[in-house]
Amino acid sequence: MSATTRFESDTIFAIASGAGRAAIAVLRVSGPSTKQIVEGVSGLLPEPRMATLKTFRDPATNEAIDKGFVILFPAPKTYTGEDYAEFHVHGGRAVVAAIVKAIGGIAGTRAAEPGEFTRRALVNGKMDLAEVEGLADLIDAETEWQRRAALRQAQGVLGRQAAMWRGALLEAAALLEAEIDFPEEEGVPGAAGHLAEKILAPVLAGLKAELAAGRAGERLREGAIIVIAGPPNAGKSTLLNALARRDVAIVSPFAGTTRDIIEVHLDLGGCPVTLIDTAGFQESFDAVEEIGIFRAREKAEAADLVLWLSEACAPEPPGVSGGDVWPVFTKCDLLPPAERQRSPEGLYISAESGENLDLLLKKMEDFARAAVSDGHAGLIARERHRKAFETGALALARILDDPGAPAELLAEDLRVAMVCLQRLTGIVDVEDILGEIFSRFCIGK
Ligand SMILES: Nc1nc2c(ncn2[C@@H]2O[C@H](COP(=O)(O)OP(=O)(O)OP(=O)(O)O)[C@@H](O)[C@H]2O)c(=O)[nH]1
Ligand SMILES: [Mg+2]
Repeated sequence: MSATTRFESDTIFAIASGAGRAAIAVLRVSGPSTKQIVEGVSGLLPEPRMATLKTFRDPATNEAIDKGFVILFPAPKTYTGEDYAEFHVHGGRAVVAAIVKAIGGIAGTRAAEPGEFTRRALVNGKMDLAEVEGLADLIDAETEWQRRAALRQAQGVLGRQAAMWRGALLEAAALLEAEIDFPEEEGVPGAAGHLAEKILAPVLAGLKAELAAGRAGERLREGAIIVIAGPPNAGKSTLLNALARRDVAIVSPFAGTTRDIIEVHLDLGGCPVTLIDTAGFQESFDAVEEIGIFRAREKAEAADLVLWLSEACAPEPPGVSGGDVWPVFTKCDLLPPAERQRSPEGLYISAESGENLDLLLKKMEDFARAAVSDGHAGLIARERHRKAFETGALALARILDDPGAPAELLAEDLRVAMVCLQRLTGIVDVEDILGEIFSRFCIGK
């Protein structure tokens, strides 16, 4: 943690409320000079944890800046674990700029980096890594399901479960150690197999159950991916705009209008979906269009669901394979009513008249619901978690497959499994993960 503790003696500050003009802005301060700052800006120290109305002044000039609330939280029972304070001021740009200038002028203070308050909370043992990730997701949550799942993780559900499993493995490790150190000793339960069955099997079953829940948790973070593909001019961009209820993509009667990937995020009944419009599939001699078509194929192949659009009067079989592909026939308003009933194995829609758009949306919602967990099930929310679960489960499976193996080998696999569980909560090897997580946080968190 050397790179991060470099400035730990600094007192950091940041506007924690959003940027721009607002009724109220909240400025947070954390670090050893917090009390000095509160005293310098608001006069006498307020009673701890009590919102106290004060006039704030720039200590350098003694000029009044604004009147507002200050709350002082003395360490260690604070968000960061350090002395911590909040100033609630009026949210005008000039007020905010003046208070930032006043606090920044006090020796030993500096503006916080993104996520630095939370980073200090992690360093001071206030949160574990899984909770930090959950918090990052909570801030980013766009739908109700995402919020629920992120809150669960921010509250430490994954960390607690990992700690319970780790406790069981520690118990097994102690027994194995005893066997290594005192192989002949009486009273030491020698049978590693016995030990494995009793203690490790339930842990392995737990890890496997989470892995079997599929990618639902990860999908919930990222949303189910639904790609609109098909021949040029099929009405792909028109459908994207209709479902997004805004003009996201350019629509024109010319084939080959869309060349790049266009993504919109939809909230289908609380369930997150990323809907992607792509370039029409066709033979192309235009280099740029060709790249667009290549990207379209890539997206379609990685999608959870492809809506394969073709015009109802010129239906085309899907040009992508694998996964779920639904044929959708567009522009059905151009067909005589009798002909619309022709094909049972596809959905006839019209973005022009709105026909069957509700039905399509409902079907997409049902699909997304099935693909994404409802935020209650599953502990695995990230690729990182999945890898830890997989490696841990493999190591435990090796022990259970050959419980008669030398105790040293069993102990090594046990160690691997424990490291995996520790990694989840960031007890080991966190440095590389930290940079990635905190860079995504907003300033002031
Ligand atoms: N009558 C009718 N016309 C439609 C409908 N949907 C789209 N169109 C028209 O079809 C033409 C092509 O629509 P786009 O949405 O640009 O088609 P696209 O599949 O995105 O085309 P490319 O981006 O070129 O691959 C436009 O002139 C649209 O107005 C529909 O439901 N009914
Ligand atoms: Mg288009």
